[in-house]
Amino acid sequence: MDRRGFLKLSGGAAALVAGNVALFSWVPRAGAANVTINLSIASSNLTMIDGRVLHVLSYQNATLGIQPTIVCQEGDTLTITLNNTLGTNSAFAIANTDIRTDAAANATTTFSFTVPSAGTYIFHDDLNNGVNRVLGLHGTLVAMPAGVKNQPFAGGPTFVRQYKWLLGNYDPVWCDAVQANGDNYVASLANQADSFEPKYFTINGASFDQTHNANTELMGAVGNAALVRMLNAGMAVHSMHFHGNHVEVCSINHVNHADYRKKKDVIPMFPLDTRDVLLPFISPPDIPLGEFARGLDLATSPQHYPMHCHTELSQTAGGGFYPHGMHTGIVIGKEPLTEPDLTQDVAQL
Ligand SMILES: [Cu+2]
Repeated sequence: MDRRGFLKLSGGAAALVAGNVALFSWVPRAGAANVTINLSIASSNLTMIDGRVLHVLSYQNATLGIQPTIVCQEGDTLTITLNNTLGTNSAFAIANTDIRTDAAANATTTFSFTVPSAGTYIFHDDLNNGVNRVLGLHGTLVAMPAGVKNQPFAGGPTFVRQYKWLLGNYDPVWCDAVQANGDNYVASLANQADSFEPKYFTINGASFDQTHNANTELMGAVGNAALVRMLNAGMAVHSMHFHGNHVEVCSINHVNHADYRKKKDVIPMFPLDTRDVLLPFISPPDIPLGEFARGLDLATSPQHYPMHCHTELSQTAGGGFYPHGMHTGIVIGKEPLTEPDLTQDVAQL
């Protein structure tokens, strides 16, 4: 198995964190654990799909990169040391919860909290009317249910693979302004939030066609249901349109739907929304049955479909370059190139 780009998560008492990977597995534990992680709050450069280099602010970890994904189990105690290297105050807040701390400029802050109930959470810097967040200060916290590796919450639907799609958007004018005027310029931007004009739209930090990388693209054999954890850390509203299969809505902002899951092809994503959906990977209903009668085999002829944002602006980069925006692929009939160890199950632990 090729493990490049994939970091397997350990079930021990060590830090239970994943790098900036989109496809991950989890080894469940019977009980809660103490988990620690160091995050620096710093500026860095992010190269967009057209080569434009943007000055962004982000949470960073030496191993996990920027905008990391932290995977824990509900009830764990998570202790985070925040080293704010910026010349402006920052914060760490989990959206739609009361979990937050301030992180003063040029200071180190250590903060502990109990990981909330199973689900998908955005962590972000909530200062300056969202300006700090949209400049890049955000990431993903996944809380897995206790003792379960293949359900989003206890009693929820079963998946074979789970992905996270962290949605972002960047305004190069804002990035340039912070670079030119210093970190404290974020406070000035807070008074002109209406000037935000995003020009780059990303899934897991990448735009099409780089979204084939890092397993952001959904792949699987027929029947290999995939959970897609979607988080909108940007300021734009998105409309995620899945071709090939409808998805089942499992959770909307931590309200879970165990039994009655609506089947949808477009999922709206408002700023700070988290929505988990299940892509069932059924044989695509739009393929005429005659094709199968004539010998079509999805295992040898996988079918490719797009997922794209129907908010048309989001499909571009740099002010109009189509299709280098919020697009990725869905491949039905083919396994991912790199993936977690799918042989584990709870009974083997
Ligand atoms: Cu579409």
